[in-house]
Amino acid sequence: MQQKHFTDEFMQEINTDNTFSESEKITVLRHLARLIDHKVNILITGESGCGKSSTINALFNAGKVKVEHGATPETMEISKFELDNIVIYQCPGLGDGKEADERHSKNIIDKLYEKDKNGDLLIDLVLVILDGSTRASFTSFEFINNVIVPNLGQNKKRLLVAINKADMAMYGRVWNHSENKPTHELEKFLEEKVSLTRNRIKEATGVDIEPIYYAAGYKDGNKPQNPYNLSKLLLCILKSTKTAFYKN
Ligand SMILES: Nc1nc2c(ncn2[C@@H]2O[C@H](COP(=O)(O)OP(=O)(O)OP(=O)(O)O)[C@@H](O)[C@H]2O)c(=O)[nH]1
Ligand SMILES: [Mg+2]
Repeated sequence: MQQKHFTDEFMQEINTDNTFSESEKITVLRHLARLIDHKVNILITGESGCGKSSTINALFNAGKVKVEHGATPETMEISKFELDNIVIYQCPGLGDGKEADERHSKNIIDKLYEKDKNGDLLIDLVLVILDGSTRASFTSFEFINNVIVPNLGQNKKRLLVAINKADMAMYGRVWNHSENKPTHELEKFLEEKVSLTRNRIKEATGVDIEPIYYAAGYKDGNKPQNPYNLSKLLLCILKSTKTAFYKN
């Protein structure tokens, strides 16, 4: 227990240390991920275009990752990525029409109840990504409140809602490009988005969650956008592991 406590504090310290750049933090956290004594299983979902693929690429340096698809036509849409001890299942969210929505809901619910070989729930964390460049849609809340939350089981901490594309909020006009972070004005706007998201979930389900915001960024084009707060997301992922760090 002592050991885990130490590691938690260490990770937190890295995350809040401003002398580390974002990419240095991510590197440290990635190395830490190798030291976990069990795999961390994450389910990533969200509406088309919210940035699921970009987030996975940014977290994992795409290319190094082993990708598998489900075996049946129904589960084909769930892809599995593995890097070191982090296993990610990616599944589309709602908003693709009634038939697809029903299929995706069922796939996600099945995954939420899946057990590992010890009989524990397989998925340690469900990451729902929202597109921060637009107003959160009715569908995305319906998805969180009616599909995800009721099927989390006892541990509501299994849900993380993360608002992506922080750089594009407020039409991308007030991002501080030179320091790659939100201006004070944008920070206030993003905090409001966080609190609105928290309230809509609390009102509908009674569950308290603490959403975060970040930018997965992108590499293509002549003006790449570097990730922002991605290390915070990675930290939340690592913290969701049910087992202690460092086997001893
Ligand atoms: N500005 C900005 N653009 C982003 C960010 N993350 C993703 N994007 C862009 O948003 C678009 C959609 O991103 P994807 O990663 O393909 O989204 P997805 O959720 O995988 O979409 P589907 O596979 O269609 O469900 C792409 O053009 C990305 O480059 C970000 O943090 N900032
Ligand atoms: Mg994608």
